[in-house]
Amino acid sequence: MRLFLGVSKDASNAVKQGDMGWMSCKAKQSVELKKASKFAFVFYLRIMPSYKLSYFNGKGRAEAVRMAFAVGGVKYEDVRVERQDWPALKPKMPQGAMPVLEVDGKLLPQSMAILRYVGRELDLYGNTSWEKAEIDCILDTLGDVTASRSRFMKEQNLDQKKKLILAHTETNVPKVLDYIEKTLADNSGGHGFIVGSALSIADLALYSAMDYPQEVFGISLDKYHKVLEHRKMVEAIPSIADYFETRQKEDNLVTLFFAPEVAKCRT
Ligand SMILES: N[C@@H](CCC(=O)N[C@@H](CS)C(=O)NCC(=O)O)C(=O)O
Repeated sequence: MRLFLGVSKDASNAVKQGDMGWMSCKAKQSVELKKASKFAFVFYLRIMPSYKLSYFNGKGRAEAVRMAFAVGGVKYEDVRVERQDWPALKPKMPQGAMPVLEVDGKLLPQSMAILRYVGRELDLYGNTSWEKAEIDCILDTLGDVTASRSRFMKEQNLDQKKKLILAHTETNVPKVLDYIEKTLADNSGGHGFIVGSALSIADLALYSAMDYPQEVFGISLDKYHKVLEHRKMVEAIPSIADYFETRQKEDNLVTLFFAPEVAKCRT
C-alpha cells in the first residue's frame, strides 16, 4: 500500500475530455468536486494498493488492464514472464494461467475479472446500472472472439485447426465486428465512446481486442468506419497516447504463439 497525496485543477473538465488522471476519475463521483468551481484546486489523499500484473510479453489478455492503469495514472509492476520461465511459475498461479493481478499480496486470476475490478477501482465502469450492463455485454461479446481464437490455438489436428481458423476469420470476428459497428453507431452516432458518454473498460477492451484481427490475421477493418473512428479517438486520449509511445515492445505474436499453424492454414 502507498499513501498518495495530490492536487488537481479543473478535474471535471479533464474527465469530460477523457484525459482522466487517476484522481479525476475517482473524484468525479465526489460531492466536493461537483461543488468545486471550474478554477478550484482539488486536494486528495488516498491509500493506493500496490499492484503487480503478471503476463507474457504480449498485449493479449493483459493489455486492456495496462491501458486502464495508464488512463488512471496508476503505478504498477508490469511483470513480463519469459516463455522459458513459465513452467516453474505456472503452479504458483491460482489457475495455472495468466494474467494474474496481485493486489497488496492477494492474487486475482482471470483477465475479465481483473479488468472489471480495475474498472470499478478507477471509475471506468459506467455511470448507471444499465451502462454497467452494456459494458458487460461488450466485454462478453469480445470474449467470444477470444474464445474462438483459443479454440483453434489449442486444436492439435491441422485440418480441424484450419476449419477453426476459417470460422474465426470469416464468421466469428466479422459477426462481432458487425455488432460493434452498429452499437457504436447507435451510441452517439459512432463519434464517441461505445457506452454512455465517458471512457470505460469496454472502450479499452474493444481497442485491444481489435489489434488481433488486424495484426495477426490480416483481417481488414476498412469497412468498419465506426470501429476505425473509435480507435482513433482512443489513441488520441493523452494518457493512452503517452502509454503507447512508451510501452514495452511485445514479442512478435505471430512467431511466438501461432505462426507455423497460421502460416500453414492461411496458404
Ligand atoms: N480465461 C482465462 C484464460 C487465461 C489463459 O488461458 N491464459 C493463457 C495466456 S493468454 C496462459 O496462461 N497460457 C499458458 C498456460 O495455460 O500454461 C483469462 O481470461 O485470464
